[in-house]
Amino acid sequence: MDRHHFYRDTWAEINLDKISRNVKSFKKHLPDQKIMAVVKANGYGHGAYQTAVEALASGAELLAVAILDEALALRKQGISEPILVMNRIRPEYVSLAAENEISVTVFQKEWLDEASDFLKETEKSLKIHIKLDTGMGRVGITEATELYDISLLINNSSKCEIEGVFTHFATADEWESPLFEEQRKRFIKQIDLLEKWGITPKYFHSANSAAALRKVEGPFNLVRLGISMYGLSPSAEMKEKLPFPLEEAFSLHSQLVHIKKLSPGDTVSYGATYAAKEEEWVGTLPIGYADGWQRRLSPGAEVLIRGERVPIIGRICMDQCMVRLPYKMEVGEKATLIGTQNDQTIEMDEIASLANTINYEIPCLISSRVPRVFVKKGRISENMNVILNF
Ligand code: PMH
Repeated sequence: MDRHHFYRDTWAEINLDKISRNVKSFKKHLPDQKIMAVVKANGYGHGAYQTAVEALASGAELLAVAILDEALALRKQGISEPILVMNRIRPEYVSLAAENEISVTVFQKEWLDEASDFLKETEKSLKIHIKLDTGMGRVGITEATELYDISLLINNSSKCEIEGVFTHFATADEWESPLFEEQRKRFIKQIDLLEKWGITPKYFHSANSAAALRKVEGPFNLVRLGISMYGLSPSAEMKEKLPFPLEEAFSLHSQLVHIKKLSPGDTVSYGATYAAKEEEWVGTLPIGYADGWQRRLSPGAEVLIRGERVPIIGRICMDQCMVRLPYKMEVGEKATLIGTQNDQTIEMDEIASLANTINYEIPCLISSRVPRVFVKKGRISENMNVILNF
C-alpha cells in the first residue's frame, strides 16, 4: 500500500476499472443513447472528479451534479465536457453558470424572470434543461400552460437556449409499477406538445439507472446514470434480473491497531453492551461513526480478516470499533469492511440492509475523513485526502 498522502490505517478503495467496464456495458446495452454520468455528492462518495474522468473516457459524454458548487469544482479541475446542475440554482448566479458553460435546470417562471436580469451581466448564453414533474413530486413543471410560457420565453431570448427537457421517475426500480408507466406517458405527451409549439431541444431524458437498465421506451436520447455506474443495483428487485453484471467499485478497508485477550465477564465499548463469555481475542479497528461507519451497524455487521467473517462487538465509537477474532492476531492485519477477501465478499447491499437503508446512502456517508485510493489499470493511480487537501 502506497501511503503517500495519507497517514491513517483506514481507507476506501475506488476501482476505476470497474466503473469503466460498467459504463462500457451500458454503451453496449443502449448504443443509441448518450450517457450523462451522475457524479453529484462526490460521485456518490466515489470521488467526483476521478469518476467523471473515467466515465468520460469510457463512453459517457456529459456529467450531472446536484449543485452549482459541484459543477464549478469540476470545471476548476479542468473538465470541459457539458455539465448539468439538476437542482435549482439561485437566479443571481446564472452569469457564473453561463461563463463556466454549466447548464442549469429550470422549472419556475419567476426564476426565469429574475434570471433574465442577471443574464444581462454576461455575453455568454445560458444553456437550460427544463424539468418536468411527471409524478416524482419533487421539483418540476406540472402544467402544460406553464411549460408553454417557460419554453417560449427561453426560445425567444437571445441570452438562453433550451438544451434539454427532462423528468425523473419515482418507481423505475419496481418491475410492476403503474406510476412508472404513467410518468413515461405524461412525459411523452409533453414532448409532443413542445414539438407542436416548434421547440426542438437537443436532449430528451428521463432514465435513471433503473429505467436505463430496463430500457424505457420513448423518444429519449440520453440516460442519467448514477448508482449503476458505481456497480450497485438500484433495488433488490432489479438485482435479480440485471441485463448484464455490474461491478461494485467501492471497497472499505482498515487495519487492526490493537489486540487483546478478554477474560470471561470483561466488557467492550460504551455502555458495556458486550461481555465476553469465555477467553476471547479482540481487535480494535480505527474506523467509527465519524467516518460514516454508522453506530447502528453493531451488533450485526461483520468484517473480513484473512478471508474470514468476524463480528463487530459492542458499540461503534466515533473513531474506533472492536471485532472478535477467532484467534490471536498481530497489529497491522488488514480488515475489509466492504469488499472482497479471498472467496468472501461483504457487499454494499449487506451493509445497507443492516443500516436499514439503501445502498446509495452507504458510500455517500463514508466521510471525507476517509481517504480514497484510486485503482486504475490494476494499480494505484491516485490518493485523495480531503483533510490534507490532497
Ligand atoms: N437524475 C436525477 C434527477 C437524480 O436525482 C438521480 C439520483 C439520478 C438521475 C441518478 O439516479 P440513479 O443513481 O438511480 O441512476 N438521485 C437520487 C436522489 O435524489 N436520491 O437518491 C438518488
